Order: sequence, then structure tokens, then C-alpha cells
Amino acid sequence: MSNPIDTLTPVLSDNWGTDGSWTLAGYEAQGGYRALHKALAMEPGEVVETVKASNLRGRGGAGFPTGMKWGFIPQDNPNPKYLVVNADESEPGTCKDTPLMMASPHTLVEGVIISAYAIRASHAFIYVRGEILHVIRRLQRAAQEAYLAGHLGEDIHGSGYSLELVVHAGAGAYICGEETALLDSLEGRRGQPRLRPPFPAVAGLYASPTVINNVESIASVPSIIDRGAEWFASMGTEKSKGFGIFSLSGHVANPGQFEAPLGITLRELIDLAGGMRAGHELKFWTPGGSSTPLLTAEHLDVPLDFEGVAGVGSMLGTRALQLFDETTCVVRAVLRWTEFYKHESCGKCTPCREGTWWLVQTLANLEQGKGQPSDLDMLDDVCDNILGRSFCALGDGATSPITSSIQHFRDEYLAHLTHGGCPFDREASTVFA
Ligand code: L3W
Ligand code: SF4
Repeated sequence: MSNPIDTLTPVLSDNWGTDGSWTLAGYEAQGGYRALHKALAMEPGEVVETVKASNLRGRGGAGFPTGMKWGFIPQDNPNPKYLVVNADESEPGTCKDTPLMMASPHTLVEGVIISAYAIRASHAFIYVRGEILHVIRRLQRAAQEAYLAGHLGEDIHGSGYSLELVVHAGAGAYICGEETALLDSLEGRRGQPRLRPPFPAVAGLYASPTVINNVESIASVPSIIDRGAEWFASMGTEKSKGFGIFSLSGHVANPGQFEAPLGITLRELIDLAGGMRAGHELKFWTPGGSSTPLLTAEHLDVPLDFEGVAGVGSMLGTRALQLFDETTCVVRAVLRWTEFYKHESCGKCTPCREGTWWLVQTLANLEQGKGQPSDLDMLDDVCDNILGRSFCALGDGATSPITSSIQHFRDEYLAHLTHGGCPFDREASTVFA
């Protein structure tokens, strides 16, 4: 039988756990900044073409082709061009960018310099979730080291290309992970989504052409430049190329991050994580955080790529795999997530602002034994009035756990009515207890 470890492709996580991996010396000892020198010897357009040829797709949830997004930057626009990294990781269950930035901040900094060079940006920003001060400090230190080594600043390594990098701390709002709310926040305003189009590539930060990419997307760029587009595209599946960091949390024996080719299955990943916790079985899971519809044990062999997960009615999202065993009450789990969306709703549009409030009231009533037989229809109806009618993806995401859990676990919802509340023993579950 093959060793499950053979399925791993440690590229971004290759130096995690090595001594001083977060220092410039530690990173350079492992070949760090080699790709930057290679990129600076190329024309910016060649760098864009290489990333396009690799078929790298955005790692922040939506999977939009990275090279294509860079290609949308209008180079004839006289305004400055900006690169912004979305490091506002806050989707429930998502914990891939934070360990990457802690263990190897220079992978991101090197990716930023190469990507900014490709789109001819003179300023780059890393917008970091405000609560993770330790990460902000580590990135600031890495940027400082990169300046001192001449990787950043004026005339980088005599190439004639100059770049300023700012590490910006957010203030702890989930909505600022939405790209246009992030831009408002970066400009010093309250973070609320903007109408798209125009997309940021045309009118983004300070109304100028702006590329916004997720941490993992940008961190993948140095390896693509160093090893080539073909190498990257040789991994993964037909339309979802390369590797990704899969975060496993919840009822698994060894939760953590596993870097593997896209298309790996949950069954293989559970194997890598040492199985479910002893004596228990998988009941439901999220493929990409709580904004992606729940799946069940029936979906253990679905290829975890953009197409495979969409084929069973969900989304790959951020590969935040949260696993729950049979001790977990799905209604309670969904209530907790919905409380999160209600709290984080920015209030700009009525369906999400009012709808998430109604969803929490209805779920809480069911969970506490005060539900009505009409509540399930009410939940479906409210979700129907949020989905596709909200201003941004937060509203849509709030409905995902509810509609998918009713689809897969209708009987469990009904049991809350007949039992007069939650029929589960909360002590038995270590999650959402
Ligand atoms: C130029 C066009 N650019 C699209 C760009 C657009 C954006 C990217 C993807 O949501 C999802 C969401 C969450 N010209 C363009 C264009 N673009 N058409 O492509 O855009 P889009 O609208 O497909 O997605 P999005 O708004 O970026 C992201 C889901 O990810 N998600 C959330 C993760 C949360 C985090 C976090 O914790 N920070 O990442 C998880 O599944 O629900 O559906 O750049 O500008 N014609
Ligand atoms: Fe704000 Fe929610 Fe509307 Fe998005 S969907 S703009 S988070 S109120």
C-alpha cells in the first residue's frame, strides 16, 4: 500500500519547521530570492505570460485565473498601478495564509516583488487581518530585511525597477476580506463593498488599476518563475492546476495544513491527518469554509478541485476543511456560523442585514425547543431572499450552510421539533459544545 505522505507536494510549506525559516538568511539558504533575480532579467510581460501558462487560479476562494487578472491591468492608463495582497484571512475554518506568513514571510514578500514588477506597480500593500499582530510584526520585519538587502526600494538590484511595500493592519472586520471593502478600508474609510464593475483591475485603490490577490496565490509565484509554468501545470487536474494548502480542522486525529495537488480527495487527506478521532465517523464537512455548502460522508471521494466540488453543489473555496463527526448537532453548528455572518454583515444591503437577523432568530428558536413546524420553510424562504439579492458574497455565503444542511439533514431539523430542542448530548462533541 502506498504511503499517504507520498501524496504531499511541499512547496510553500517546504521550509516550515526549519530553523529560522522566517529570516532572510534562512530563506536565502533554501534558494529564496533566486526567482526574483530570474524575474528581473525577464520583461514584465513575460512574467505575466509565465503565470498565465501555469494556469494558477486564485487561492482566495473564487479561483479566478491569476495571470488573466494581471493581464486586465490597462498599461496605457497614466495612473499609478497597485498590487494589494489580501491577507485578511477570516473565513471560519480557514487557516492557511497565517501559518504561511508566520513560517515563511519572505515567500510572500518575494512573490509581491515579482508580481508587482509583472504589472509595473510602484507600490504594493499587504492588508493583514488586524487580530493577528504576531503575523503583522513578522511581515514588517521581513519587509525591513528585504529593504536592507536591496530586494525592495529604489532600483532593485540595478534593474531600474523600484517598489515600496507597506504592511497594513486591518481593524478586525470579516467584510474587509471582500476585495472592494478592503480597498475602502485601505483608503481610510469604513470597509464596505463597492459596486463592480468597474473591477479593481480597472479602477481600484485610489481609482487606479489595482491587482488584488490572496496570500497563497502571490506566494506561489516565486516557485512558478523558478521552476517554470510546465512544472506547476504538471500537478493537479485538467482545469485546476498546481498544489494548494488544505487546512483540516475539527474531529480529525491530527488537524493541520497539508499541501497537496488539487484533486486530492478528503478520504486521502483524512488518512494524512491520522484518521477521524478514535471511534467516531465523519458526518458532515465544509470543503472551503462555512461559506461553502456542507457535504457529507457520501462525498469522501470527490476530487478537491474547482470543478469536482462544484459538481456536487458546493465550492472549493479556501480549502478550509472542517470535519464533524456523528456527535455534532448540525443545527447547532449552523446556528454558530449564522451568528458569525449576522455579526459580520456590514449592513449596507437589506437582504443580508435583516435576513441574517431572521435566520439567527429562527435557528436559535429551533435549537432551544421553541421552534414551529413552519420554521424550515421560513429558513428556506429567507435564504431564497438573500441568495443572489445581496450586494456581495457575504450574504450568499451566509445561506450556504443553512440550505445545504436542510437538504442533507432535514430529519435532524425535524427532530428538534419533536424532541422539544436539541436531541444531542453536548458533552460528547468537542466542537461547538
Ligand atoms: C476584472 C473581470 N477582474 C472577476 C476578479 C475580481 C476578483 C476575482 C474573483 O469572492 C469567493 C466568495 C467567497 N475583470 C473580472 C475580474 N474579476 N471578473 O476575479 O472574483 P469573484 O467575484 O468571482 O469572487 P470574490 O468576490 O473574490 C471570493 C469565497 O470566495 N470564500 C471566501 C473566502 C474568504 C476569505 C477570507 O477569509 N479572507 O478568503 C470562500 O469560499 O464566499 O464566493 O478579484 O475582481 N471581468
Ligand atoms: Fe454588507 Fe451583507 Fe450586503 Fe455584503 S451582502 S454588502 S456584507 S450587508
